[in-house]
Parts: sequence; C-alpha cells; structure tokens
Amino acid sequence: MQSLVEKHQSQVVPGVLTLTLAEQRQTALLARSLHLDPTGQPELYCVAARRAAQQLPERVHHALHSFGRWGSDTGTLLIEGIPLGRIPATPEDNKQHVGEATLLARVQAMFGESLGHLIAYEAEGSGRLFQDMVPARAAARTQTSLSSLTELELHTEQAFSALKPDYISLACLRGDPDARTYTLTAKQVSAHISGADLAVLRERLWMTGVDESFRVGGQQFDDGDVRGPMPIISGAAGDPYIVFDQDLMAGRTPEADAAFERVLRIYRTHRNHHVLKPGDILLVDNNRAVHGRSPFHPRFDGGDRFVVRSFVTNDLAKSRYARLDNGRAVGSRYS
Ligand SMILES: O=C(O)CCC(=O)C(=O)O
Ligand SMILES: [Fe+2]
Repeated sequence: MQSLVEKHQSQVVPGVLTLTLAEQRQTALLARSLHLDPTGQPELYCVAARRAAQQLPERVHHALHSFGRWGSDTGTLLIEGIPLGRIPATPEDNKQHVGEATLLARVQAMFGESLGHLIAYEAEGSGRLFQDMVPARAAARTQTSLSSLTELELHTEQAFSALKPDYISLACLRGDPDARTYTLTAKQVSAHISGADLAVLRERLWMTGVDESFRVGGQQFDDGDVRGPMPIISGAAGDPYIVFDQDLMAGRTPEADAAFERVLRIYRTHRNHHVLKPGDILLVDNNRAVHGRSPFHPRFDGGDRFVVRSFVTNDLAKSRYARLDNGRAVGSRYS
C-alpha cells in the first residue's frame, strides 16, 4: 500500500498560483499594514511580515507550504497577479535601494516569512533584505545579477557557501520580453542521464571557488578560497538535491568533467523557463534546482527590467554565528 508520504510525493505540486481579485485585495491590505523600515529595523520588519503573513489567503499558504515541503516540477513557484502599487523608474544600478519601499516588496517579505525566514548577505546589496536587480551598464557582460547582454550561466545561488539561501525570491516590477529565467531540477537531471553518469554526479569530485564579489573589502574567507570536494547530486533518489556552478566549479577527474558537460547539455535541451512580468513573484528552489538567465537588451532609460530580489532560509539558527550584529545579514567573511 502507498504510504501517506508517497501519496503526497506523487502529487504534482502546481507551480503557478494566480491570485483572484479577492485574494489580491486581501494581500494588498496586509502589505499596506507593514510600515516598518526593512533597512533600519530588519528584525522587527521580519517579525511584522511574519505576523501579517498569517492572514494571507488560504491558497497562498497552501501553495507556499507544499512548495517548501515537496518542491515542484519546475523547481519554481510562481505567484502572479500581485498588486504592484506605484512603480518607481528603474534605477541605473543597485545602489539606490528603491525596490524595498514598494508594495510588491512587502508582499515578497510576507511570502518569504511564510515559506521560511528572510536572510541577507553583506556581499549582496550591502546586506539589505531587498536588492534592486536591474541591468547596469558597467556590468552588462559580467556573470552577475546586474548583467544583461550575456547569458547568465547555470548556477546554484552561492554554490560555495554552507549558508547559501534555500530560496531566491524574484519580484517583478517591470519585465523584459527577452529575459527568460531558466531552471533545471535535480529530478530532471536524474531522468535524462545514464545510471553510470548519475553515480559519478553523486561522488565528491568537484571543487568550487568563491565568487570574488563576495570578498567585501579584500578580507579572507574563514573557510578558504576553494571549497570541496563536493558532489553535484545528493540526497534521496525520490527527492534529490543539486549544487552546480558553470563558472566556479571544477572537476577533479576526466569522468567528472564529462558528467559536468552532460548536465550542461541536459540543461540546454530540457530547461524550463519563465519570462517575469509585472506582478509576478517567482520563488526558485535553490536545493532542488539550478538556474540561469538568457541575455536581453536594456535601453538604460528608466524603463528596463526591474526585479526586487530577496533570499529565504529554512533555518535561521544555522547562520547565527555569521550574521552581523545578530541581524539578518551574513558577514562576507563567512561566505
Ligand atoms: O535575472 C534573473 O532572472 C535571475 C538572476 C539570478 O540568477 C539571481 O537573481 O539569482
Ligand atoms: Fe542566481
């Protein structure tokens, strides 16, 4: 007989939830009640977001909690139709911090505090809970979230870090029809690869460098500059996890390099994609899936793609030793 857990696992968790008009109203009302300053009082802000989130519509709770428990076929949960409020012009870089004041960011905070706990990183947006993710002219061809003209290669967010986020939350104020957010799940990799290659992916055969942008002020990392050896696929066959970074990871054997290339080939053939549109919040499962983004062509005129990003952890206590002043931001030396 199928156990209750197996029955749940075999259910397809819907990866998309479209808010009804009533749900939109209820969500906007809750977001408007969140008055605190997320940068000045991050902990109190998160407490208030958590409390407000208790009154989110039942379907939103259900979608968030099922996604947290089981993941989804695409490695993402899209909640769409979220009221936007006033939308500021797209800033030219991520130093103005205009996204955090929007209604959408407050909804994002409630979703994050319902799914887990908001967490921030000193090396990402100076440790603020929300980062403005916009195409910046100077970073157009880099492998960073401010890039645009080149493809953002396949990666786990902070593949190198023991304190990596469990979810990435992307709240879209302004979209770009060419910017496709790609995902590939560990389950998809397992389904499209040979048993022999899958066995290789489960071995500790890869070293991962730390993204240099995490070295704030030239400090040393407590865990050193290179991490590993680590496997790419781990965990239960029925619910596998994946860690991957096209740019920062290196195999230690020719077999490891070949298996790595096969993952990339599967990605190019089988990846899922979503084009973010205004009012979308896309949650990306950073354990069960890896992600990337297509190139797009910004005009740098205040009307470009504008996504407010935040991070979610399942376990806030785990990073207690590393968070600055016991706030929400992990110090860069602990990256
Ligand atoms: O721009 C996107 O859609 C995704 C960018 C990304 O990799 C991230 O925000 O972690
Ligand atoms: Fe990313």
